[in-house]
Amino acid sequence: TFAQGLKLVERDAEGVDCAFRADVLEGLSAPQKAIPARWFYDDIGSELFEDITRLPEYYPTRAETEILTDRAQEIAQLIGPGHAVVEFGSGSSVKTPLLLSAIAPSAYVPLDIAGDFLRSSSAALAAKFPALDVHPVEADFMRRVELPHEVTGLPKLGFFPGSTIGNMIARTATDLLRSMKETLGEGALLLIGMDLVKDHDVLIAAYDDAQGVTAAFNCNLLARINRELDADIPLDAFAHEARWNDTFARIEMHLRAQRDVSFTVSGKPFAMRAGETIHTENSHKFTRRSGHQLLAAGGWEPRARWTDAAGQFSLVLAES
Ligand code: AVJ
Repeated sequence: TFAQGLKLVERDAEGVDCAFRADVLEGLSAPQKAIPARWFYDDIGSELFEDITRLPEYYPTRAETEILTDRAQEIAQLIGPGHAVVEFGSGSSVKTPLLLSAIAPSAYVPLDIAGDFLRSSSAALAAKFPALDVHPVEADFMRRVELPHEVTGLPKLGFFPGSTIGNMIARTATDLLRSMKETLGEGALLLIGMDLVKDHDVLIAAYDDAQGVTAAFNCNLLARINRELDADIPLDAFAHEARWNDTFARIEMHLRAQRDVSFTVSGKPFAMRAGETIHTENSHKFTRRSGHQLLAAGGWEPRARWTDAAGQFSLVLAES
């Protein structure tokens, strides 16, 4: 069965997402301009990300899919049947069915801020699993979310694949892990993907692919600002950049101004010098130890950990 779902995203009279505008105006006013990576995912950005997951250079999706395929039995045995699976961000079209077929859950609750994408992918999933109760919730999962009353009595399994946790600095990641614990309740399980530190050239290539799909994904953020926030940013003045930050063990994506440029966003003027960047994403990479430390800081105790055969990616099962 498929419920139309709940909508918990705040918009003003013109339908503009208030939080988006606030983040953009604040981010562009800082000395190092920066916009949170979560705003990549409008409908176009979500589609571009799906394209990224199929790129030869982008190993994380294939590696995590390999783990879910090869270790399905083991994972299912540790988790058990009958859970409400709560997925934080519902973009993944391949991994979710793998998990759902492996563990025989009672309900599936995908949470996402991209509403149309959420509803279409949820409907497709409900068609594939006719016995499953699917309850999509349009919400910002960075905050505690009230789950649909239909899943109240069920044991909860949080599913957070893709190493999206790596998008956050430690402080924010810890906050998220704690609010996940609140959303899911005491005794819940969490199955979370964490990408691993590896050769820097492999990492850079994964975020600066030969076909330029990641560049298009990065630049779509500026196009989205133009579309939704009454802005006139000249897209041709910016170039995609991916770099490794060794201090924080993370890939950073930036948009670098190729010349002096000025523009307005929602009536506010901004100017950038040639060479100045807008920092658009962090993608932290973990070791076994740093991953476990982060989970522990967020109130989750690691119970099991799997990697793909090449040791590129990890999947961790933790308990609250
Ligand atoms: C969805 C956050 C896991 O960091 O690898 C892919 C997003 N950005 N290519 C990542 C992304 C550029 C992705 N996550």
